[in-house]
Amino acid sequence: MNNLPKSHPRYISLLQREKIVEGFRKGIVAPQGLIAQGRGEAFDYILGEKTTRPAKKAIKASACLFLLARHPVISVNGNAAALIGKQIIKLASAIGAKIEVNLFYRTEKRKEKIEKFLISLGAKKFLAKKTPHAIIPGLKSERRKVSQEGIFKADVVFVPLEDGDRTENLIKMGKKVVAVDLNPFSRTSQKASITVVDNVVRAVPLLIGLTRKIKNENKNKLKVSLKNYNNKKNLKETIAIIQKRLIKTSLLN
Ligand code: PTJ
Repeated sequence: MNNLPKSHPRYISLLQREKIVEGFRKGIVAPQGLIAQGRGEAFDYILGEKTTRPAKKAIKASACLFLLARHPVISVNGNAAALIGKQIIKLASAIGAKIEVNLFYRTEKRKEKIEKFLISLGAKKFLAKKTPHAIIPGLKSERRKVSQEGIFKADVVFVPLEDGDRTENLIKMGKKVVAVDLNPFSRTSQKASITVVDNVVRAVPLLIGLTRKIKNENKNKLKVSLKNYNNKKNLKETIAIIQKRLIKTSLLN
């Protein structure tokens, strides 16, 4: 949509929709990714399309965890590449992470397209090398195929926006998982070590900014911040915000 007026009250949301549609046309986003976007939009609407206080707390804890990690890896799917391709590279640079394309609706062709797209944005030196496949134990979906030197070896995995079949298995492998998911009820949200309930287009730039800001802080200080963070409590706070907003809005009528 070339003539998207900036004054449109839903401009930012419509812009994201256009990025997903464009990604679909380029063969980066799976058809099912269009549905995922709609689901995200619905939750974002309920949350007021703002980064909530609990989301900010989760972003701070994530920044600490990434800076303490030895082998952080950012897992990228079609939607994440289309929405925040450039930011993923900036984040990889800020935290010294590898980037690995990992798809639920996996085809080699789409995986290659996403990698080429990320390289065109400058990702080359961060992309996980094409090492032999390792398998995430217990996982049946195509997401089980990961790079030996990437997700398999990672101590912290970042999953911006995905379906819920993998987080639990990564945790069982002893890894920490940071998820960004607008749906606080999803399996990913419930199982992740840190859940940022926010739109990836808002959360990831905030995460990059904060990581750069605290990068040189004392490691013990980062550990203390991380220890004080409670994901279950934070999710409950988010759900309470949703409840409040729904009650307030229904009272208007
Ligand atoms: O590219 P692939 O093959 O790996 O497939 C990617 C999708 C997203 C299609 C796949 O992982 C999938 O089907 O995911 P789901 O089950 O639709 O879950 C996606 C989750 O992300 C849902 O909980 C949505 O609410 C949430 N979501 C969607 N858009 C955003 C989002 N969360 C944060 N920011 C968004 N922009």
